[in-house]
Amino acid sequence: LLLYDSPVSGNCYKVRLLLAQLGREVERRELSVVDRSDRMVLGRLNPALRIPTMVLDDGRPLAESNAILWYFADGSEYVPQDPYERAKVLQWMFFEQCDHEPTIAAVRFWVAFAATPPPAEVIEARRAAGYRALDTLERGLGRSPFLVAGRYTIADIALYAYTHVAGEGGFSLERYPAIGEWLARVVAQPRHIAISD
Ligand SMILES: N[C@@H](CCC(=O)N[C@@H](CS)C(=O)NCC(=O)O)C(=O)O
Repeated sequence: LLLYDSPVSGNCYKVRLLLAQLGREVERRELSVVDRSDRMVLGRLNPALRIPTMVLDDGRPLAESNAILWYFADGSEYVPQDPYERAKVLQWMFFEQCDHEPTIAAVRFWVAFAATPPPAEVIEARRAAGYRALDTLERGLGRSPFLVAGRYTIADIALYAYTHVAGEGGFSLERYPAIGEWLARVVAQPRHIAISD
């Protein structure tokens, strides 16, 4: 397996975390998230020219972090068998891509990495939307230990990736007790790795 990767990207981290938990080895090839001049290396692999992009052992490419999670996790303990629970996993993964990643990851990128971030009012508006996504996550966790079926799935991996580094974008998680406890439960899972590993 070959992963076009970045050590700071939460989307890439999702893939590395799952593969570590599945005990799968992966070769990592690092691309910059700031300087896009090396992106054409992805030309025939991912039409979006984005990372993560995975090349399977038979040479077929696969992109979109959550599609990669599904591909590797389906059939494992990290994706339920029950049709309703499988759809609930997808519910949270679509929420992650529509509401959570475009706000929390974008603000973190602008604050911590971007060479030319947008004006402060643009960042603040996006941060407000990020807090609405965190409100949703807090309500969704409620009293259950994990997002779906009471156990750790790729829905938790998808949402954990940018939630646990939200502070780098200036988000405070203090008023989210359920999220705080859930983050600790995710870290306690077997074979967990950090984004910096
Ligand atoms: N929806 C995609 C988003 C991928 C994405 O935004 N990747 C970023 C790094 S986290 C990237 O490649 N940014 C540079 C660019 O868009 O050129 C996924 O989940 O994989």
